Amino acid sequence: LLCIPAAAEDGHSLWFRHADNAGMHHGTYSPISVTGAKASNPTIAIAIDELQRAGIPGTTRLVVKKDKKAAPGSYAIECDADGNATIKAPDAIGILYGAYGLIRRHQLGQDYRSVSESPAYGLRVLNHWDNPDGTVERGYAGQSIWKWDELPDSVSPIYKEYARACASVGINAAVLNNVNAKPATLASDNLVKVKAIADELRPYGVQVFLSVNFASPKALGGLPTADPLDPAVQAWWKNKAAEIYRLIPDFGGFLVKANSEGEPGPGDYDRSHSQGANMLADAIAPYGGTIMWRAFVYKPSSPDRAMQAYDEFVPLDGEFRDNVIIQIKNGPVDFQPREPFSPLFGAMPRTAQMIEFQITQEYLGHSNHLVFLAPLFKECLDQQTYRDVGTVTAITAKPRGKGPTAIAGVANIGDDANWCGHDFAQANWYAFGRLAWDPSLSSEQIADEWLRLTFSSDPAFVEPVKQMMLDSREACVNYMMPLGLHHTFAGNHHYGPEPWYYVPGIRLDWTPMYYHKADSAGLGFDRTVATGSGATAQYAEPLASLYENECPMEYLLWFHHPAWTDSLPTDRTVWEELCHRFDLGVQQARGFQKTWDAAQPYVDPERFAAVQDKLKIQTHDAQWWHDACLLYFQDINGLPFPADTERPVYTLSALKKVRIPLGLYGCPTRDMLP
Ligand code: GCW
Repeated sequence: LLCIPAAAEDGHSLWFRHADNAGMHHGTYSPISVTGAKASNPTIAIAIDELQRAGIPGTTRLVVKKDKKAAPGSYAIECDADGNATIKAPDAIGILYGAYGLIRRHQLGQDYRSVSESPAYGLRVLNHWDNPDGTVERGYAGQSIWKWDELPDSVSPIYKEYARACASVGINAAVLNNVNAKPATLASDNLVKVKAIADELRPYGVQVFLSVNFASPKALGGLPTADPLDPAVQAWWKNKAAEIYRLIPDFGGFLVKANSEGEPGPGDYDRSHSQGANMLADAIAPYGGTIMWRAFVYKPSSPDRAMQAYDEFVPLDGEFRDNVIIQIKNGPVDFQPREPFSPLFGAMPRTAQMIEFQITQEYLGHSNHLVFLAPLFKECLDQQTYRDVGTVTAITAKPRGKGPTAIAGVANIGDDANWCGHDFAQANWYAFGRLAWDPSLSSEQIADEWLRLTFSSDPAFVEPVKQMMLDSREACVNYMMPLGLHHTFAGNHHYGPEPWYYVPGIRLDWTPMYYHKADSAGLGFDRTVATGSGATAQYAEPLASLYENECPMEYLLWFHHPAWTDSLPTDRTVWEELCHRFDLGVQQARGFQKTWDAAQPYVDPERFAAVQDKLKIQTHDAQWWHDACLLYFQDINGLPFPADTERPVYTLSALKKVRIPLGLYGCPTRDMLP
């Protein structure tokens, strides 16, 4: 008799759906022995519980053996002739990762008789953009999971569930609050709350970090200045660090957004990023803390926003302390559906660098669109920079000085029952963790694992749905911003298309025209050395020449301003290719609806309907993007639609009237859409 849970499938059980139910069929738990650690060690105890719940057959041995050469968290699994497994690790967290690794392989029917794993990055970090009032900046899955009002007296069970999900994919650090950080983050009464969360996450090996406001000594501490060279400011940070580490001895450190989008920073006192970062680094160095200092900087006056991080940070190479890592967004602008990689990667060989990905879909249809992000992450990680040690992964995973290596993703998690707003958005949390552990995994393998753990292993389900996931990022690029177009979004919420968006007095680099530069002659941002901003020269050869002269089509309008009638390698003109790709994107979205409908027999009714509803919105939005962009550009170039282009169903004037009010939690309400 099968024991099927009666509860509705709200998606809350993530990729544990089958593992959590497996053990209960057995009635008795298989024996587990522990050597080299106490079975009561909180982390070991979780490993034992997980293995038993998942119904791992036979006797399992857990062996902790200190090994200075092994990376923290690494593990090995071996089996005897009867299939009894031994998990060996240098530390308790390695045992827990080994347990999750064993359970995953067991669930997937994979061989685990000889496994050895070690994480590529030391810190595998989620950045939460969660605010003290419970909202989440660019969060589309409800309110924050951190319940600041209730803490520290009441500790939500969600913290442990969250930590478990993170640990199961190897994520070992969380920055709890928004990079647009309030000074009150560091107030004593708040730190007690942070400690309560840290205590919940610790057994799962998840270290807590905070985003800090650079002006805190002034705004919170009452000092007249936050100048990093001022001794009183330095003393303030040292005391603050001491206070934090008394409460949280394994506190990770600070993430800092400085002199960016109005946030304070060392530049306010004519000090450099390195002077600011080093001052904080010195305050937390005695405790082993790390400063993650963001390179996301750009000034409204610059003719090319894409060049500024490079220009500002490269001259500072070699000036940063060992415990500072420069955190760089994957692309040079801002988490667009497709950007070339940031030229900063590898351009500071004497400085530790880390990648910041966005898991939350600020520019990819929020939690309404199914967009599997592993291909986007891989595109950046695998990119050959022709600098330093080569690929973006190699550069960021290489230890520099005594500090750790790291990788970060902006979380897509909220207090919605299904965590991420869209059932398939869970796959992006999963994919980030898996790639942070092992960047050599393929998108296909990750999609395959996730689908089978989360839904069903039936190949009739897995194969077509996996293909849908693998196609989804390119489909989104096609219906939103093909050929290297970028930032044609509506202002503020960045949800729908508004290539015409402009309000008098606004910063030009916050308007789409700044990026697409459409005029009667052509389209795109000329970033060539020959006639444009010169951004191509920020890349090493042969990329600089490639982007300058024979630019791949996916980056064409990122680096060039071709004429509408120029012909492309596809034998279409720029205008025809644009029409073709927008069309293709709409067709792909429609195709996803059919693929999902065919998957109905394999999916529970609740999650089937939820995803079906979202796919309908996605197709609708794809049409909206198609019509808005093509009609707007046609208005500028006066060219007819190619014969085979699907005709718009909306009018430009109607689309220009669309106003999406920001809904609760920053997710647009849909009543105003055409
Ligand atoms: O992408 C932009 C977002 C802001 C964000 C900023 C950043 C946290 O629109 O919401 O602020 O980037 O990364 O700092």
